[in-house]
This record gives sequence, C-alpha cells and structure tokens, in this order.
Amino acid sequence: QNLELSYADRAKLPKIHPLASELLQIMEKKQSNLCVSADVTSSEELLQLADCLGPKICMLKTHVDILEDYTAAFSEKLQALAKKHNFLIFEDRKFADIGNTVKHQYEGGLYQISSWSHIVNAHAVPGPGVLKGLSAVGKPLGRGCLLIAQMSSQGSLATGEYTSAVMAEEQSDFVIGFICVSKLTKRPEFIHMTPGVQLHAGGDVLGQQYTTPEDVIYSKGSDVIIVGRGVLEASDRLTAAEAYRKSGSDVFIVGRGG
Ligand code: 5IU
Repeated sequence: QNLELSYADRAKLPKIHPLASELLQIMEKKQSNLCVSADVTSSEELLQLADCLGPKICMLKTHVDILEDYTAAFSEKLQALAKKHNFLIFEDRKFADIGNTVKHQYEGGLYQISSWSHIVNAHAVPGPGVLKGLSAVGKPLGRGCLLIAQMSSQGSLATGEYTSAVMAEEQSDFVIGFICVSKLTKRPEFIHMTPGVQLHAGGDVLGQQYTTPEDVIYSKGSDVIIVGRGVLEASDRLTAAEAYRKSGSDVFIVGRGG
C-alpha cells in the first residue's frame, strides 16, 4: 500500500504556501516533475528553449547572470512563455549575504529578479537574516524560496549537521522547499528539488555528480528533477526532455512504489 500523498493531495494541504500549491498542481496537470536548467548564454536561445520545452516542464531554471545580452524585454518575454506553457520560473541565484544586501540583490540591480522569477534559492550560511531580507521583497509579491540543504557537487560541505541546521531555518512562510540530494522532511507541504540528474549516473570534470531520474524520484523520494546538460547537449532537446519527463512520471500514476 502506498501511503504517500499524491501531488494533487499535497496541493490542497491547509498550510501549504500558495506557490508550492501552484507548482504541485502544474506537476499533476502536466504529469511532469522535470525542471530544465536553461544554462545558455543567449537570451534568444533561452526563449526558444522555453517555448519548445515549455509543454514538458513544470519549471524552468535560469542563471540570468550568464546571459550576454540580458534586457528587461527578455524577462517580459520569458514571463509570457511561462504563462503560455504553464510553468514556473526559478532563478538559481543562490543568495548568501546579509539580509540588507540580499534584499537589494533580489529586488534591484540590472536583473530585478523579484519582478519576474517565481522562485529563488538561498544558502543558509548567513543565518536567518538572509531569509528575512529576501522575504521582505518576495512575500508581498507571492514569491517563494528554496533553501539549499545539500549540493550535488563532489566534496560539498553541505552535509550532516549543516543540512539539519538548514532544515531548521524553514520557519519562514517564504520557504516552499529545499534543494537536496534526497527527501529530507516528511512534511508534505515542502517540495524537494534535486539537481545533478542525467539518464546515466556519472559526473563532469568540474565536480558535478549525476544520479538517474528513477533513483532521485523513486529511491531518494525527491519531487522535482533539475536537468541541464542532459537536455541541452542532446542532439534533439525536445526528445531528451520528453525522456526525462517520462522517466519520473510513473510517480503520478502508481506512486513511489518500492
Ligand atoms: N546546481 C547543481 N547542483 C547544486 C545546485 C545547483 O548542479 O547543488 I544548489 C545547478 C547548476 C546547474 C544545474 O545550473 O543545476 C545542473 O546542470 P547540469 O545538469 O548541466 O549538470
């Protein structure tokens, strides 16, 4: 018997953050736990990716600071594509400064991230101030934040007691979940998202470590797989995205099983 709540059930939990609820509903509707990491350096290419892969994904992850030609018009087009294809935007900014500084980094500067990104993430290293600063900007806009509890890279220091300490920072009503290697909390309001995913386990030459979608979803109990080069370096990105979507999608039909 599968005692896990479905994504649709979790979306209806009384204490769930509205944005987490929206994401779970998108996942259920599109039968997708795939977040594509659009790590490209041209705005045009990123928009093409978003339009082409939009139907397959629940979320698109960006690193706007690697774009060579970022403009405000780009962020408007990206938001329009997110609406058109019903996915959320996650700017992987990894905020890690004192509250007052992250507030400015989130709201202002060149990118004005809070104006277009539904979700951002943060390291818990600075202590609770980082979330206080971010939520001062993001909460009134209905935004949400993921705390980085673990990282996929080799030799990551985010393990053990550090990870437990990160989990304890979650009290803010701005946190919707965690970046992690495997499920960390049984509280179903929180969403677990895992980077470092390819169809074959392995790694790259700069310390990235890969696990398979099946392992992440069914064995490790995470909710969302984050895939960059597994899709971006495929000869046919749409076919690759569909393969990743499908590889974790049995969870919508039969649950996590064994
Ligand atoms: N990313 C990781 N590991 C982490 C975190 C973020 O790989 O622990 I936090 C980001 C980096 C990159 C994407 O943007 O996820 C993974 O890309 P590849 O699938 O191409 O390795």
